[in-house]
Amino acid sequence: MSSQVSMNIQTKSTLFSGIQPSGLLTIGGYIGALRNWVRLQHEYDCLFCIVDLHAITVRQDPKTFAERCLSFAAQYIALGIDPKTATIFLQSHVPAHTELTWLLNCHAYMGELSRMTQFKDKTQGKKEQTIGVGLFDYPVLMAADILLYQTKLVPVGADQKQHLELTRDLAVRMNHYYGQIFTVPEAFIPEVGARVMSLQEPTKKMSKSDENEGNYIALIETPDVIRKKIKRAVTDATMGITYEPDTRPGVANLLTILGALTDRAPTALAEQYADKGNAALKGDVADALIAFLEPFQARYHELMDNRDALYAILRRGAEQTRHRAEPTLRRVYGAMGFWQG
Ligand code: AQP
Repeated sequence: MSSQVSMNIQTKSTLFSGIQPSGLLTIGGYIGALRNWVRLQHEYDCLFCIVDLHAITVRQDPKTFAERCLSFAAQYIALGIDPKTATIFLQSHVPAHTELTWLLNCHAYMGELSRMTQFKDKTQGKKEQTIGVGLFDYPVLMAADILLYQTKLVPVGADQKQHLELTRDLAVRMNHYYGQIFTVPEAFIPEVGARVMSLQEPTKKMSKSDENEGNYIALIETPDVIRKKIKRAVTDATMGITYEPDTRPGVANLLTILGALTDRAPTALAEQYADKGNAALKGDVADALIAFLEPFQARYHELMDNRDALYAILRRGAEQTRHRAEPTLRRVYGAMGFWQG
């Protein structure tokens, strides 16, 4: 373990967050979560995970899966995560995540998992015989990810708030039964951009696994594609620009994206664009996206061309987190009365 990392462990609270490699990383994931990882990385002892075990709750193509995981690591770094400061690792490289999941499973209730909005959304209209148990259990694995490291802070988008609450409930429940074994974590949800919406259906969240590619902007997309997608984004026929998420969700979403990229409040931007039309706003959103993504993409391609360095970062991350996860896992086994030899 490097001296920098061991110093962080001693002096800073732990921050954990992860993204599942279930599609291409989107601007929604960046604005809702990753942007805050970059901002908080020096203040906290940070663990940034590629939650590959979560991704298989829906079918993944084994041929492209490993490549996508590697590409996520490169994107984390290209977006500004410094692997010398923060630990970047793959969830499947640390078996303690699944081990703790089982222990938590035995304390989680069917009722509370059935109430999870993400589970309901992802299974809507599906026959029960086709719904994977993994999808149902997704939030317990997420709780294990977080609790394993005595995490204090979890930066996430608004859609993950409910899962975070379940994590807190499980931590409190286990602490009640077995004594103080877990830190009860807190969510960090940004004020602007906590819920970036789909471009074509702006009343639903932008998601990387959306079947309609027109609904999201992937971070590694070309300027041409970005411009086309923004041009086709659904808005409305009302004259002028206002920020009214309830009645004008498409326009509000474009203002949110532009606001996040230029560090301005969407309401202030709306005033600036009050007399302009959708075309002007869309042009500026596309320009801002391209200006932000071009240097990011150059760094990303450099990193993907130097795979040995990426492998080394992920191996080091795995080694450090395996070591860090062990004391909590042992403490939980001990508190539950398992004979540990
Ligand atoms: N549209 C969004 N707006 C704001 N935040 C978002 N996040 C994702 N989409 C948006 C946040 O980014 C992180 C991604 O976590 P994840 O990939 O593990 O889970 P997710 O929330 O299920 O993301 P997706 O893109 O919707 O993935 P799929 O399509 O595979 O389900 C989280 O912090 C999330 O809040």
